[in-house]
Amino acid sequence: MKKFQIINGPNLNLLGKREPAVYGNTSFEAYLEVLRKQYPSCEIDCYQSNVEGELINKIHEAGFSYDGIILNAGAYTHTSVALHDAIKAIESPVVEVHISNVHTREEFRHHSMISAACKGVIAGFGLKSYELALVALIN
Ligand code: CA2
Repeated sequence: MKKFQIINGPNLNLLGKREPAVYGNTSFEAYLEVLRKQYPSCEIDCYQSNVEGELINKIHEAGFSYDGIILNAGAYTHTSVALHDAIKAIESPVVEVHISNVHTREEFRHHSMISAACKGVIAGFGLKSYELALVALIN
C-alpha cells in the first residue's frame, strides 16, 4: 500500500471555522474522511502544526519512508528558508499545495520560498488541491 503524508502549517487547524469566503466551510478532518474513502488503496496520514520547527521535524520523519508528502506550509510558504532546506534534505517527493490561488491575493503571497525545493505546486482549487496533489504523487 502506498503511503502519503499530508502536512498542514499554521492556522490551517481553523479550516471550516473562520474565513469561509477564502478557505471554504469544510473542516480538514471532514475532507480527509472523504479523501480516504475515495482512495482506499492509499494510506493517508495527516499532521498539522502551528510551529515551524515541528513542521521541519515531521518532514524529516516522513521524508525517508513515505511515497510522497503533500505540504501546505501556510504563511511559512512565503518566509521559510528552513522549510526549503528540510524539503531538499529528504528523499520523498513533496508537492506544495494551497487552497486559495495565492497569485490573485496580496503581493506577499506571490512568492514561495519552498516551490524550488518541491516536485510541483498546486494552488487555487480549494480543498480539491490536496486530491490533485495526491493523484500527481500516485502517478
Ligand atoms: O491558500 C492556502 O492554502 C494558504 O497556504 C493558506 C495560508 C496562507 O498564509 C497562504 O498564503 C495560502 C493561511 C492559512 C490560514 O488558514 C485559515 C483557515 C481558516 C481560517 C483562517 C485561516
